[in-house]
Amino acid sequence: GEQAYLNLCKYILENGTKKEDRTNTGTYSSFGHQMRFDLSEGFPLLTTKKVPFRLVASELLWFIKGDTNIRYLLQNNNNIWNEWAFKKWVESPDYKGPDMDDFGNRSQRDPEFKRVYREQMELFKAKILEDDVFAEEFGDLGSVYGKQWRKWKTSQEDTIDQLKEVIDSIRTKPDSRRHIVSAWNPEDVPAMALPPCHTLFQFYVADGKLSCQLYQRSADMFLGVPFNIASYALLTYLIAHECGLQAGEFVHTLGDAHIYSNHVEQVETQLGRSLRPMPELKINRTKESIFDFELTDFEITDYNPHPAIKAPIAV
Ligand code: THF
Repeated sequence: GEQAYLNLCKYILENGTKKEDRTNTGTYSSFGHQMRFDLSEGFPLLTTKKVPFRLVASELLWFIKGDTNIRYLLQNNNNIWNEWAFKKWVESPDYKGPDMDDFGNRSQRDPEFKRVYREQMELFKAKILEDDVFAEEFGDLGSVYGKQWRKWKTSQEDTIDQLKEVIDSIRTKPDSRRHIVSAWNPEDVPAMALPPCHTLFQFYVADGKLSCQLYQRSADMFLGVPFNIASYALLTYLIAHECGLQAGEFVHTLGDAHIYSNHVEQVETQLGRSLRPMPELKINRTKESIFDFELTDFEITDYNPHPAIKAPIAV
C-alpha cells in the first residue's frame, strides 16, 4: 500500500545512486523494486499528498479510446502531456516563434524565459483546440499507449486490439497465463519522442478476483508513480467490473526507480506526513463495457488527503 510507496522513496533518497539522465536534471536512482496494493482495501490514491483523480481518469480514458492526440486531454482541461507535443511543435520548421530549445530546464532557471515559454504554450494550446489541421499535425504524440493498446501495427498491415483481446481472454480463459498487453514495440521505439514507461502489463484471475501487474521500465517516483498507481488500479477495477470479477491486487514492478534532484525537498515534505484512510471508488454500474465509460461515471469518495505538493516535470 501507500506505506510501501513511502518506504521506497525513503530507500531511494538514502541508498540511490546519483545518476545523470536524458533530461539533464539529475536523479537519485535504484534498480528493481516492487510495491503491492490490495484493491479490496480501498482505492490506492495517495493520501500523503493530493493526487488529482480527474486527471488520472481522463488520461486513462484517453488511452482506452486509443486516442494519441492531446486535443482530447485539453478539452478535459488536462495538461499533463502538453510538453511532449509542444516539444515536437517548437522543433518543427513551421515554428517561427522565439527560441524554445531546452524549454523544460531553462524555464526553471530563467524567470523571463519562463514568461515567454508560458505565452508560447498558451498559444499552442489554443491552436490545438481551435485548428483541426494544426491539431492533427502537432497534437498527435504518435505511437504512445493508446496506439499500442488498441491499434498495434502488424507486419501484415493489420492492427491488433490488445485491450479488447485481453478482456476477451480474461472472460473466456480466466486461468490463462497469457493475459498480456505490451506497449513496447521495438520497431517503433527509435522514432518515438518518449518510449513507453509502462512497458507491459499482465492480468491474473484467482478466487473470483482480478489482479494486475505492471512492469514499468522508468519510474518518476514523485510525479509519475502516484498517477501510474491510480491509473492501473482504475483500469483493473473497470476490467474486473466488465468481467464480473472483484478487484484483487495491483502489483507494481519498477526498473529504474528515480527521484529527480529537483523533487527531493518535496519528497521529504511528503515523508514527514502521516497516512490517512484510503478513499473508495464508485463506478456507474449500469455501464458494462470499459469502452463506454466517461469521466462522469467515476466518483472518488472519502478522500481527505494532505495538500498537493508542487514540483516541475522533467522534459
Ligand atoms: N515525464 C516525466 N519526467 N515523468 C513522468 O512521470 C512522465 N509521465 C507521463 C509522461 N512523461 C513523463 C506524464 N505523466 C504530472 C503527472 C503525470 C504526468 C505528467 C505530469 C504532473 O505534473 N502532476 C501534478 C499535477 C499537475 C496538474 O495539476 O496539472 C501533480 O502534482 O501530481 C509518466 O506517466
